[in-house]
Amino acid sequence: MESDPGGCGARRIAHIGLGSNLESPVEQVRRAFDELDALPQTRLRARSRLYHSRPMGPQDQPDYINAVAALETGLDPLPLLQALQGIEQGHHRVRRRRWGARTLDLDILLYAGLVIDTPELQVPHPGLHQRGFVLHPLRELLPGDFVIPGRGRLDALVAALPPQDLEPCR
Ligand code: A4P
Ligand code: MG
Repeated sequence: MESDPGGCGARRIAHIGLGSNLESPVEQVRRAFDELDALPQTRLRARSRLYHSRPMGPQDQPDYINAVAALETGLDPLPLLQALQGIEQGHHRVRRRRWGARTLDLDILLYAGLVIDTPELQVPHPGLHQRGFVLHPLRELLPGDFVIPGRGRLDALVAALPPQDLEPCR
């Protein structure tokens, strides 16, 4: 039997989208990377650059900082979602309206090639394939020929994006 010194069981790669547009967004996102790395049975394996993006949805809100993290995790999808919501709460996230301003939003973009369609969790994330602020940072972490389940190749999705107000911060 293979040894499992950490007692962590099977580890899988999950990609997480980070977004913030309130209360020092760059700091919110940087802190969130550290908090993702500190989750149980989880390691931060890669992080994209931070991107500055115009808001999708209501325009009467500040611009966003967006990024993507690659995690190696022993948490199953729902426990991972709950852990992400715990981090959001630690950033004093208040849910006011759909697509409204937030201190921190953590979305599961991809989870180990799985397709999940339940009321609590949809993976791949439903908006992923149309969002420049997700696809550009994701492309930093995955090869162009990576196939998003049900959506096609990552490089084709990036090429199909309309020109957008999106800039790497550093
Ligand atoms: N949920 C289902 N699937 C997932 C998933 N894959 N990852 C459920 C995370 N959550 C998932 O989410 C509502 C519910 O979605 C959760 O309870 C969970 O069970 P929420 O975070 O409370 O609400 P939300 O984020 O306001 O809604 P939504 O539709 O998820 O919004 P998005 O898609 O996250 O978009 N503009 C820019 N430039 N950058 C942004 O990051 N973000 C948004 C929010 C709007 N405009 C933006 C950005
Ligand atoms: Mg969300």
